[in-house]
Amino acid sequence: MANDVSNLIVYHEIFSCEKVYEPEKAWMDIQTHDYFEISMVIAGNGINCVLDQAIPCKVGDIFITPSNIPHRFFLENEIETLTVRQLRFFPDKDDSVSEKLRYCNGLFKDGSVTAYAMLNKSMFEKIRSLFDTIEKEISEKRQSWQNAVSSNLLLMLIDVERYIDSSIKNISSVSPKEWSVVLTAIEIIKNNCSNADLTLGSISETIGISKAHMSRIFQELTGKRFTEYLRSVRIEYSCRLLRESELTIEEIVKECGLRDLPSFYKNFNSHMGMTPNEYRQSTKLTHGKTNKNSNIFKGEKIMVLLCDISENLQKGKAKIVKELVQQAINEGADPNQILNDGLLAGMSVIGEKFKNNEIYVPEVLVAARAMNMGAQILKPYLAANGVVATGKVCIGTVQGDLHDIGKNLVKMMMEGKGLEVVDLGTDVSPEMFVQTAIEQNCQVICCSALLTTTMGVMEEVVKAAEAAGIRDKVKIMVGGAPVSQEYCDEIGADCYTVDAASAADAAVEFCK
Ligand code: B1M
Repeated sequence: MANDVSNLIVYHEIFSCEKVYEPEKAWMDIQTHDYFEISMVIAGNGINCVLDQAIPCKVGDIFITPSNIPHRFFLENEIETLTVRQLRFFPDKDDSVSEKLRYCNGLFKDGSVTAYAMLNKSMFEKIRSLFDTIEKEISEKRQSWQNAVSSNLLLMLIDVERYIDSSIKNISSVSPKEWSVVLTAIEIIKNNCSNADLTLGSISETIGISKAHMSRIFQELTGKRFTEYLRSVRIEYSCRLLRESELTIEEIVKECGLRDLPSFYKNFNSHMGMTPNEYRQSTKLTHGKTNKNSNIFKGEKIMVLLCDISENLQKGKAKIVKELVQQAINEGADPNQILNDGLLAGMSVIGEKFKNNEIYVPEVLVAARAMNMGAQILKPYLAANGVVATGKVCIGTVQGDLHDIGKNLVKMMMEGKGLEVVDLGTDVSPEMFVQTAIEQNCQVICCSALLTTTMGVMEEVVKAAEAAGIRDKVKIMVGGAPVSQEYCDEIGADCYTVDAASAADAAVEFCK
């Protein structure tokens, strides 16, 4: 039995909730983790906030929450109490099994099951084998609990702590087997650092261990995060190339498996205390390719600034981002470059980390705020010169979708082209788009969507415009990460553009 448990890495905790649920602020507190949890309410009652749903919970309720769902338990009010018993499982390597093999388990509440969790098959089997045995052992003693919830999982939760004994690995101690895993990873990094596709995910897959597990033991053993370590190996390699080769900086960046010039400049600077060109000159082994022209250093300064923008955006430091954007403009950086290589580069790192559960909703939100504030500074500089276009459009993020950064950029670019833009915000219903277009005489309706689950609303906007009899008077533009030209054609919208600048150009054409 104990063997079964030790194959999973399990945390067990009983905690009392302290935070009172505040609908307006809950999103700031909910978090995603890299483990999945089975939680049982063992005393009191309260709220389990899962994504944007506030689910009332009481003694005996069980929630299974997978690793990528932001959630948190709250008190309903100050006088209530809520105590939760929680098991956390780190998905083992079998977590990489295909979606098809995943079993859907769920939230067991009053006998009903609402799916929230995707457990993989092997994990499910292990859990099941556990509670079968436990159920047999304790069914007589725990009659009252059985009455509370008719779920075998409950039985597992009640006494599973007995099986989590000292023989089971402590989460913070790393076994010899894990040592060898990390050493293998280091070997792979050193031998393949010029491969741009080398990531925590690819190495974990090669070794056959989950990404979350690799990330944890790597940091525990090396004292460095995986990405930090990989970066330092690449910088060391770039130093060698700067010293010994005639490659240009761009070529070196590529050769070192790096894609992004600004962050190379920035990282190089913080590792070596000088810019790559300065380093090359200082080694006196340059081969005539290095130009002492101060423009190189000016360019390097801008690169470092762009990287600072990206990094501070990732940390959510909105005020600093604003200042840095202004500084980059003063240094003569191209506003589009500031947008793409500074702000959007930072946002794309945030997106990647968010996807990999390295950061959670609150971090993404503060980064989004910094992005919006930086973009505000850029706004007048992004506006096209000598703008004469006129016309009126309405724009919004479709119903069910709260992402507004892309929509705000599109709005900004359109205003830069001289168009009047009615901003409907986020979570906009098809009716609201159409009603606004009618009441405000808009020539174009612009719909943005970032979720695959909400892009379908765009089709409803097209249908609502048809039903209202304005389809021939108004153009419908669609965009956002999951949207494509194919989808635009399929739903009968008029135009899809991939980014904000081309959206503005297209809207100007429609308004002519
Ligand atoms: Co969320 N989110 N998010 N998120 N979020 C994504 C979109 C996601 C890809 C992250 C991931 O898991 N990898 C994923 C969607 C998966 C999918 O459906 N395919 C996701 C998810 C799942 C969620 C939640 C459901 C759950 C969660 O928390 N895990 C939840 C949903 C809430 C809701 O909307 N109901 C959620 C919540 C949030 C935050 C609130 C935390 C925050 C939004 C804050 C805000 O917008 N104020 C957030 C963010 C910031 C992101 C990521 C990290 C960044 C999105 C962004 O702003 N990109 C995103 C991951 C990613 O994209 N890598 C992610 C920068 C922006 C400039 O790009 O909007 O694409 P974009 O705009 C582009 C183009 O698409 C185009 O122009 C812009 C560039 O010039 N464009 C148009 C946009 N609209 C256009 C309209 C046009 C033309 C072009 O014509 C009309």
